[in-house]
Amino acid sequence: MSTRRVPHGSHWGAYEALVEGDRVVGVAAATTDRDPAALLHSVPESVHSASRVRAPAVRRGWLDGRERTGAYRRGRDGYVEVSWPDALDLVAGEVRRVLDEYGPGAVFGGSYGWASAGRFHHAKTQLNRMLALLGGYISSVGSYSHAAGTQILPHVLGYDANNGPSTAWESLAAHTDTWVMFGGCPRHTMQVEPGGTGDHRGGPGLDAVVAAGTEIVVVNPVRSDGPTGPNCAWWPVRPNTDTALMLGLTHTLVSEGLHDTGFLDRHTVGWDVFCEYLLGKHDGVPKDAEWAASIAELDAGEIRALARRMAAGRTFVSTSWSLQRADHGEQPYWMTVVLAAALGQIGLPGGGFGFGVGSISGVGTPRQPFAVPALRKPPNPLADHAIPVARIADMLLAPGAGYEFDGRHRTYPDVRLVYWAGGNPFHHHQDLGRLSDAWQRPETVIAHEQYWTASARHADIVLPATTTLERNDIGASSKDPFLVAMHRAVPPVGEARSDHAILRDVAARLGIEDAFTEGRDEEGWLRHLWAQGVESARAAGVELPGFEEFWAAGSVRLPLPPPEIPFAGLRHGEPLRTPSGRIEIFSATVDSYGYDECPGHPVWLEPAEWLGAAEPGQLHLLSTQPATRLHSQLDTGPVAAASKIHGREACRINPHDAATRGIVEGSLIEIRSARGTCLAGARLDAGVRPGVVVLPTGAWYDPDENDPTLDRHGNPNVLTADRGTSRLAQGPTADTTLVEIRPSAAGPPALRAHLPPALARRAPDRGGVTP
Ligand SMILES: Nc1nc2c(c(=O)[nH]1)N[C@H]1C(S)=C(S)[C@@H](COP(=O)(O)OP(=O)(O)OC[C@H]3O[C@@H](n4cnc5c(=O)[nH]c(N)nc54)[C@H](O)[C@@H]3O)O[C@H]1N2
Ligand SMILES: Nc1nc2c(c(=O)[nH]1)N[C@H]1C(S)=C(S)[C@@H](COP(=O)(O)OP(=O)(O)OC[C@H]3O[C@@H](n4cnc5c(=O)[nH]c(N)nc54)[C@H](O)[C@@H]3O)O[C@H]1N2
Ligand SMILES: [Mo]
Repeated sequence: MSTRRVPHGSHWGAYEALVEGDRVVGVAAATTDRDPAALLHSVPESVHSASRVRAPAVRRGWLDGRERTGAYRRGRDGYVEVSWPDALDLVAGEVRRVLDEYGPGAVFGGSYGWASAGRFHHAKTQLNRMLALLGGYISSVGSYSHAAGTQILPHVLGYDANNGPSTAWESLAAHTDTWVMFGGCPRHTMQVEPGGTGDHRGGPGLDAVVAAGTEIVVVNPVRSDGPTGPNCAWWPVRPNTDTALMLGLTHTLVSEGLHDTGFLDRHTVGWDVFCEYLLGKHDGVPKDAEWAASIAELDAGEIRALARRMAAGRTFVSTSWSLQRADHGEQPYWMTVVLAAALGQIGLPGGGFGFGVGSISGVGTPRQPFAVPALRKPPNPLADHAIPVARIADMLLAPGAGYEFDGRHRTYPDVRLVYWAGGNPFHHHQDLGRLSDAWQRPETVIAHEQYWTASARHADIVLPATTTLERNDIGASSKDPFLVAMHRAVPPVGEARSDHAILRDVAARLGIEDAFTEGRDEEGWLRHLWAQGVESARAAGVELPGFEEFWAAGSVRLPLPPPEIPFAGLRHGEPLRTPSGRIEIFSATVDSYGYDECPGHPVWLEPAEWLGAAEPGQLHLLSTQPATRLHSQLDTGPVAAASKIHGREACRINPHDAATRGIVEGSLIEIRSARGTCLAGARLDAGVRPGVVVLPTGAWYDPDENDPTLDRHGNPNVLTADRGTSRLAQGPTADTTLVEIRPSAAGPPALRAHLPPALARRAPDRGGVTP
């Protein structure tokens, strides 16, 4: 059989799908990609996986009078396959009923998640679009990636510097003498970019910085997540204590007169107030190197020496997104800015600070000066009612309850219908046992999914969605020089339909089809979005080819804009969009909120759980991003499978901690926290700091039938706490988790995470099922 090569793209990079007949049999990385992602090898399995949802399915208890107790509990129940017309009638009927009875404020359409790379068939955007046209929906603000950063940085810098100009790899290689990486710079996290990439620039960019001889300090409890080499040092910091370390470094600068008073005077406010805290004027505790060393368990002499070195040359301070995914996550972010301000190099090439360098592919690449082609959504009339993204279980458990968010008092809406497309809350949320309880509350849960994920298995109506290889789309990221023509490679698997096609048919039943489609089909939309991109590019002086030429070529390479130097304008007198126009080391606004856990300037606060206050035997769990997947995506594939132990996610543990627990390489282990328990396999690693264990996210939640707090597969989110960073940001705090570990007494129990649930054969077409 002849093999076709079909140009395509994904969050983990552009590639050609190798297709024989109706099957994807292989992949070839884009020839433009200097550092292709290993994840590509899981693509063929992902299309034809036994875990695909093949037909619309309705939860049995929902059909039997909307039962959700006992065997009918969401997450435990079986499903009945139904015809598309019946499924669509049920969905449209529920949406209409809830809108009529309770209004749009009872519909949760936040639908957080990464979905897939194409810019037209973006599931969440498609869903939000339809719900906005119906009068609105409850959405969410912020991200699991950097919610705390997104909320604190506008107070400090006037905008969310997680997204915006970033210091280019080239600047770092050319100018930076010392780079202190809080959270390291993992190569595998740079394999991913929302919308994809035609050339992974992070790995080669980092190599060039190391080769240039930059002195690098990797501050990370984990050795492997930063570069190695003669000019690279590893500082195995205690988790969640980086703020104390940054304070200690700043204290040395001040006590030795190495801070840049000129920069602080001209470009910041509040340094004096902060200094009173730093020097211990009121609490009698100077935040000096010894103090920092005792909290972070590092060496005070080395802290002082590093501070001197940082002041002696061009220094870049990077802080990964992970640092703020922790209790009081606002503080390490704010303190990063203060440390860099004290050094006075903000706005100079290769100096200052950066967030998320290494967290994702695009940081370090200059942004395109135009809006890349992408489906936009109409404004949501209920935007003001959005919840902080990680407060979803609180919202479902306590409708009407009050809460604080960034200085405002708010009330949780009374949600009756949850509609999700393109995300996996039973992957991404913390304390899944609690989420499972919260998920029993709404009257109806609708999900579009490609696979029988845990979230699909907790829905009442599950509609099978196509993967990108079953539809045409445009792949694009504003931080990438490529636009990718994602050609359809194979026909839909089973009865899957695109999210757009599903929602078009729901919209038709609700009388808004024309508003939803604007009279366009898939090809019409792609041409329309491309034309918008051409226009936007032209206005910025960039010439894009016509759609036909783009589509036939498979991708377009654009010139990269010149490297960005964040905050260069500040040095030239351009004010920031903060109340003072300057960097706010003290924020009167934040101070006015009166939050002890997020006061008016950065402070060290003990996290709710950390090694400094652990019981004997407790370990600090870091649930990092998986090298073998994108979150829960591709978990069924061969790359993830090869890294597992007894089919369980591998948990990295220091050999000393393993030995004292009777654990050897490959042991099946039980990890327990105050929230729940999961099984995992042990992988011994001397590059993990003693007292710390690493269990990446994304092994599909596989709960015990009778206990949702017990997972058999190695999903860290049964262990993590569902606690906001502070009242300011309410961000997720997955990396603040203490656990206990022991060898598992029993043999490995059967796994059913990747198996479809009990599925009854299709019910006869009832021409409009009434449950
Ligand atoms: N403990 C812990 N938890 C974490 C994190 C952590 O560090 N520690 N990290 C957090 C972070 S940063 C993030 S961003 C989240 C990620 O959380 P999510 O974005 O929810 O994770 P994904 O696995 O990418 O989920 C996407 C889902 O969409 C489905 N999907 C893909 N394409 C389509 C499509 O076209 N249509 C439809 N209908 N469905 C589609 C996939 O099958 C998958 O189930 O996780 C968070 N959770
Ligand atoms: N392959 C792959 N890449 C991905 C993703 C994926 O799922 N798979 N997800 C993408 C997404 S959505 C996001 S948001 C980004 C997230 O990017 P990050 O948040 O940067 O990724 P993490 O793996 O959570 O953590 C990065 C590093 O921080 C360290 N760390 C954790 N806690 C602490 C601490 O308290 N102090 C210090 N100093 N270090 C600490 C960890 O050991 C780890 O090495 O990754 C993206 N990239
Ligand atoms: Mo993320």
